Amino acid sequence: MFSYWHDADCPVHPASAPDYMPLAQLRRVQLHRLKAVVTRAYEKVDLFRRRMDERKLKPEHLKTLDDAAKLPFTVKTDLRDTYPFGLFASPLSEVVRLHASSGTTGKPIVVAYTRDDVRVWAEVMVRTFAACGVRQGDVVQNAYGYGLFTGGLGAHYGAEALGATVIPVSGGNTDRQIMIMRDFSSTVFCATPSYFLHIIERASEMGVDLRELPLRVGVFGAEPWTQPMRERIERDSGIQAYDIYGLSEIIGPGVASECEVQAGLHVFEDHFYPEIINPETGEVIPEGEEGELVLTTLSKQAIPMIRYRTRDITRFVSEPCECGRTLRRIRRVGARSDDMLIVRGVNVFPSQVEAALLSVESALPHYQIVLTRAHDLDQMQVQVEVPKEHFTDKVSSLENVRKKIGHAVESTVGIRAEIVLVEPHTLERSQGKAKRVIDKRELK
Ligand code: DLL
Repeated sequence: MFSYWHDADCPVHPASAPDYMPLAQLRRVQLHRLKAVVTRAYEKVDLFRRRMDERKLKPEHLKTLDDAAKLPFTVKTDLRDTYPFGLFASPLSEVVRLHASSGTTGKPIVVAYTRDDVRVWAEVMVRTFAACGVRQGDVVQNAYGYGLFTGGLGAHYGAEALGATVIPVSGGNTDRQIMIMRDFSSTVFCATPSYFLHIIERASEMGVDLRELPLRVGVFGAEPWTQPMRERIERDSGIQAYDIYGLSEIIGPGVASECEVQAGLHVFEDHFYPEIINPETGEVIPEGEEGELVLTTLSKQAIPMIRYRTRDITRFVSEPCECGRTLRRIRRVGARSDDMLIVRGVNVFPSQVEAALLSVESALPHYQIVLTRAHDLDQMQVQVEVPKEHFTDKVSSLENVRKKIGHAVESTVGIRAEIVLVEPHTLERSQGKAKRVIDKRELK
């Protein structure tokens, strides 16, 4: 499903028609595809067949969508343990692309695409861009990294298939990004939200006011960010900033996207079947409760991924969306279960710290959390940049901001943190995913 020349004047963008499928029809499509993908995985992937056999399950036992809950989970270590090609359901001769997700330690995980997988990927990215209000005629500056990371090529093929003009600039070289944005009249920017913050900051130093450029849409994802961060970005750059979600193991970007309503991300459910489970028990939890997102690919050939535990924490939004899309929404992913910090016995998510400190006007959106341990007691330090003026003004002004941020963090997170205010540019800027936490505690 691509957009063709004769679709240009169609009142409903045909590329987004599956987004509006009547629910009964959508569920039928899902069940049909689920059966097909489970059969494929059972026939072609040893690990999956073994796990099904251990449970005495056969693909034909799947009668309803709820039966998906009986299938075994797949986890990240399964990809590591079968590195590089052990979960492939297609011979390498049918694989047209490989990507890899950079693990911080050891080997990366490898993901593969057949020709049809690449087409599905382009389709869901067309729908992502369409949901973010991108159209033919837009100039898309793609600053997601090109290479083994799925962000660059994923966004590239989607924007191109939509009919937009793509600038494949990749990440980094910030001054050149700003020059291109101005000279090529970019209207859409794709990047991690933290990299776009860096662009905003650098543009202002170069005397370029982003609000006066044609740029109007940001398609941001690949890392957690918060609503206050969105408000800062939109205010300082004059664009609409949309959240898109995805992961390499499932396809890359293009799993879920916000729409114009900007209240939750629609999962492209005709290609990815979502469930939310209790991460402790593995049970599917009632609609609307927060838990871990589990995804099953409904169309992937090269690596059919059955009940993949994403570790991302979210919940379904039960109400239908004002935009009219029938696809279920999930809340923005604020945290991964493995990002959760336990500080003095309290669970802390970096996104809570971000939301708290951005509630203080003088805090700039550049921060880092540093954890240390002294005399067996955890210490949490939050380093935050504040505008230069605060350092030249009276000391009391700096102290005031520090106190305000301290209160905001304590009341949101529930523990006291040491707040260290630093001058702009003290903290490292990211070109991709930001590193928000430095944990220096010795593990015992
Ligand atoms: O980050 C794919 C992607 C590229 C998504 C560009 C969106 C835009 P991975 O490198 O495999 O793939 O990382 C996947 O990143 O499990 C989440 O923890 C996190 N993540 C991705 N999008 C979001 C988001 C790409 N919008 C992991 N909000 C996922 C929060 C996100 N976290």
